[in-house]
Amino acid sequence: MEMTLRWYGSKFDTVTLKQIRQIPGVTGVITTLYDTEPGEVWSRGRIRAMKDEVEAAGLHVAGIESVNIHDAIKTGAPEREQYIANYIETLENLGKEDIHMVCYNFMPVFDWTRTELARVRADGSTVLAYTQEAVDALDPEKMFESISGDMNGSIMPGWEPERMARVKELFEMYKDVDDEKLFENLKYFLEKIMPVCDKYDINMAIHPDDPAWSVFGLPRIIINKENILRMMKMVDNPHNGVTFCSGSYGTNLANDLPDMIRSLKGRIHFAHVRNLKFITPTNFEEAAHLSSDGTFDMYEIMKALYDIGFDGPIRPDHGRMIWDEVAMPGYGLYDRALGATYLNGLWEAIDKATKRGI
Ligand code: DNO
Repeated sequence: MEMTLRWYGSKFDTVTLKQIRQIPGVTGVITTLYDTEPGEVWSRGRIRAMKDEVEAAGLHVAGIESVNIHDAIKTGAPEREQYIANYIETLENLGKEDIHMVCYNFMPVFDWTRTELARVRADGSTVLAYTQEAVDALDPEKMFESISGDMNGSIMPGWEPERMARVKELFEMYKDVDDEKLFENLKYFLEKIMPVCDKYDINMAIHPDDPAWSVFGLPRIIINKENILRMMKMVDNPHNGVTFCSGSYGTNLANDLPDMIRSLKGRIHFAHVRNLKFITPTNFEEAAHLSSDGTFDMYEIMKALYDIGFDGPIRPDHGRMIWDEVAMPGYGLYDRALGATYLNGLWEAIDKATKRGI
């Protein structure tokens, strides 16, 4: 595996490449072209410029998170043909620039959903949190307003104000799309893009839906072992793979994370590893990465990744806001750096124990 950190580009991120370079063991960043709209073609020139900037800081671009999918593709609207053609062109340009991992999601309307961006924990740190009760009490069109006050002036991916202003229209687009239709549209998209992925050896890594169940009555399909294996089989090509995000699949306590990882051998192209602390099954907060601070056994998660021979990029995910840092919720420097170091420590211990036959 390669330890990486997500970086939001010099225009948006409070964290610098120099800081990332100083986290021991972090050699790559996961980034994207932040000022593009879903559906736009990414030119080789712009991809090159992004790579140059990262490489000048002594790091490399280990993958893209995300090349977002236009809603016409997710809903199966007639304009999808054009948007799929554009997506293929973007993949081709990424491949020519030697980028081989692309994370994306197939979530309708909202990307990941949290109901609090700054819940205060006993130690005074603040974390992202979710309660189903809060979602149930909320008008989806007001979702953005309810959390935007805690964004620290940042624009969080999936929560762009332009997009949130169109929520009503987006709901309308998805009104005839159920789980089966969404699966069908995903299959259609994947079948069209697999040839370019084969040609340039690009690993597509679908991000799970977060939380891993339907919110606001919208269909959500990338939620559990059964569905993800269905997706792997429906387009049975190793380039059709997943982002294993422990914090997203882990929202549903019925998901056995190490078992899911083991069932996806050869198909996990990217890993987001973080911990959650459950207060009740539908009320959770994003804990420190350390096992004892949350609900998951992080050793077992890393061990499962190790055992299946995972060799893609991995990153710590949503960190707590600590040490008075002011940053995009979940994406400050300090707690993610602690997370990277902890995950590296687990990996080293697992590697050495395995090699010594312990
Ligand atoms: C949240 C992220 C997601 C993820 C996208 C992938 O912090 O994990 O926004 O990047 O769903 O397309």
